[in-house]
Amino acid sequence: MGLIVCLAWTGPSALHAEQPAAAPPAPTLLVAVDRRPVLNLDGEWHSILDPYENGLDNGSKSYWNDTELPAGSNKLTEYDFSKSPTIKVPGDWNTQSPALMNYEGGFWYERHFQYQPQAGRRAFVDIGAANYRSRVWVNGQLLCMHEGGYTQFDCEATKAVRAGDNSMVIFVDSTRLADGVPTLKTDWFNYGGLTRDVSLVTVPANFIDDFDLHLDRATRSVIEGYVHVEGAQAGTPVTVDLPDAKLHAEGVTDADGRAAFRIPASGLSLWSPENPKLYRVVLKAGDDTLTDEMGFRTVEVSGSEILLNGKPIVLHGVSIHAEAPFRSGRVDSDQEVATLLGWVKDLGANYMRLAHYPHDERMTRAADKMGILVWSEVPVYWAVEFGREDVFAKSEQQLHEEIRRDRDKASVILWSVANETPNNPARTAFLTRSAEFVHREDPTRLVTAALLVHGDLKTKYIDDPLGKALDVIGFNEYIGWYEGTPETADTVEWKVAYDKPLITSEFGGGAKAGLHGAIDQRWTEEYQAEIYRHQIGMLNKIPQLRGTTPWILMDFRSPLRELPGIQDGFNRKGLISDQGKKKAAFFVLQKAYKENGLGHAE
Ligand code: GCB
Repeated sequence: MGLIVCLAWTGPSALHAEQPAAAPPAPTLLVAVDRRPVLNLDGEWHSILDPYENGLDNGSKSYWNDTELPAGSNKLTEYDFSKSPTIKVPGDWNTQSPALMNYEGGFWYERHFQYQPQAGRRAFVDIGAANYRSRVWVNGQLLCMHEGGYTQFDCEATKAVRAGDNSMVIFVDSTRLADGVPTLKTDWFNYGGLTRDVSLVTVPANFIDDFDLHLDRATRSVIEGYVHVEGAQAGTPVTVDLPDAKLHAEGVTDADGRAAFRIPASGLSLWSPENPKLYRVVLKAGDDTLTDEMGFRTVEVSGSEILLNGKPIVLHGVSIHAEAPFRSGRVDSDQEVATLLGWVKDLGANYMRLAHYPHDERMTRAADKMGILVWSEVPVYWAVEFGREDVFAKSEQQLHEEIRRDRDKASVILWSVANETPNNPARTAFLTRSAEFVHREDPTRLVTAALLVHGDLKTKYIDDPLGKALDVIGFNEYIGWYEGTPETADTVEWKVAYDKPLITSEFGGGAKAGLHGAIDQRWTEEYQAEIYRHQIGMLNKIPQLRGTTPWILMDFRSPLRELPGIQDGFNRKGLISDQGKKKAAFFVLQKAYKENGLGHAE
């Protein structure tokens, strides 16, 4: 009988099925990592494509196991990171090589880094986002596993790092899952990999891992909130300073490591799109100092008004995917963010919907600086498995990670729990819980969702029962594109069941940049512009309308959009082409925004 070598079989759902002997700790979550000194690990990483997830096997095939091969060993090894091709991090793998364009599956990353551990300090691997599931090893030790493709996480590496040379291996699996968030089908491209920055963060043993400081709604003259110090004993002193406002406050941590603050701050220049004033905020706790830049403002609703700093505001916006201009692929640089947000400004907008998942922190940082209000959302998109508790837990985890990362951003005013979900009891129960969760995690901002509408071309109803749980109601409609003609909009009557602010979170139609023709000819710039003209007239008749984010700023890659010669793999509803060419509809919307001609209905 021959020798049968039995390697543990790990199937497609290996991340769930194959558990290491001792389960690794859940990832931690640090805040304002982009404001800490870090060892940046961006750059070229070795990579191995692993569609069969062979490297997850135990034993000699384990790609993370490279420290256990003594020199001169005769062990059979069938991989070698050092001879494998390299790939850029951050970056989706799909657009880095034609062979990877449509690849979905397992993929290995490896690199070395030099490090000097310092006594009493802790180290974390910080990952801005890895789509969709990932595992992280340092020097052969599995540090953590994470699910969710668009949020930051941190794996503690304190016990794994050593002086001198260290190896880091990350396995990312972009396989779409029925029980994932999002689920199997989306109208955007499933870019896989380490799509955002990777770094090693060193912090003192006790460090500031979370804080929330915001202006109180009641007086707008007190900064209230807390600073949390991980590992701190009760009574640890914490200070908050805003040097430019000459504010200094002292607090102490309670038994949970949390120091509460109420800081009189009556003279602050409040943040708004017209005045995106950011203050330097210096937090100190023991040996840890964290310096952030923050704006202070309030946002609330009153009847059908949205109040920013107590005054009604109309949101002139646009929806955006995290799609890189000119090259397509995931946005991963300051330059790409600057290009996209430059176009938002050019449009005359004061607001944007970051669809359909949390975007790179570069985006919300830039929004803070440029004075662009933000709707941020999690990818609970179309029909995720609403009946499942584990799917709810995944969506809740993503909301938690999103809120924790961006609650220091004045620009973010709306958390959206879902997009275009079917109206049924399981969905309503799921998303009502999501809305409650968000209100608990962040009582200072507004909760919304992009809802579907129903009715015929004479009467449309906005009465989804989920609206009860929301502060602001978003609704998507495509009159003139998926139903009716552009002129149909002129006679539609809207019936709204709620006295709450409304945002048209999507409307629009497709056009191929440079394709011109008659006003009733689909895919021409003229037809798209005509949709916008009639939409503006229609929307202005809805009394509660307080905002608009038409679909969408720029054409984006989507496997649902194959029409040859027109779509060629891109959703063409952009106001700007993927090559940066503004279409006629851009100027129609720009005029409406610049002349304050949209959303001011009374
Ligand atoms: C929608 C979706 C969005 C799509 C868009 C479209 O309603 O929310 O993700 O891309 O329609 O183009 O059909």
